[in-house]
Amino acid sequence: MNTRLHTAVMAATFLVTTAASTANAEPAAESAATDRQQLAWSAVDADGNGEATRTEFQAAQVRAATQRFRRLDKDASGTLSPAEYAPALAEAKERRSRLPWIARRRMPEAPSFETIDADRDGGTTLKEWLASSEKRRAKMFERIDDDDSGSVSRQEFDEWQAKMKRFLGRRSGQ
Ligand SMILES: [Ca+2]
Ligand SMILES: [Ca+2]
Ligand SMILES: [Ca+2]
Repeated sequence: MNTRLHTAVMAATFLVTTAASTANAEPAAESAATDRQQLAWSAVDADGNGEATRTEFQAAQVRAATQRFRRLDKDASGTLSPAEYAPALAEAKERRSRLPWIARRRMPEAPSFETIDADRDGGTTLKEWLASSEKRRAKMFERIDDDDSGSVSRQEFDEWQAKMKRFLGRRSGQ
């Protein structure tokens, strides 16, 4: 992929992620994406050996996605209803519309409730939630693992974060 577009896509993900942590953001107003959480290095390198393996990285992503599911599940029923998902979806659309165009055109739309509720029974279980974002999680790891070694070094992680911040500092259209 073209490096600039590649960066744009990752920046879009990062923006949605970091926007969620602003002071005024309600938990339900975070990205509708199931796993676009900002990951701290301490979370991804769980054993603290200086490298985040694919297993460690994806475990951290799954933990983050699970936490997000629990926050959205307001009535703690174990499933998300369309109403529980709706505010998150609306917010994700709004955030996407504010991205620089180059990021926006490469960023997939937030998935509809019907897409995530794979068996179409009207409730999204945690299993459906995690399954719907599995490919995105894998893709994210592959992008951060710049040298394709199968694990992410602290340097790769920091460079990726710095790249996102640089990209987001630019104005749309420049
Ligand atoms: Ca490790
Ligand atoms: Ca619920
Ligand atoms: Ca379902």
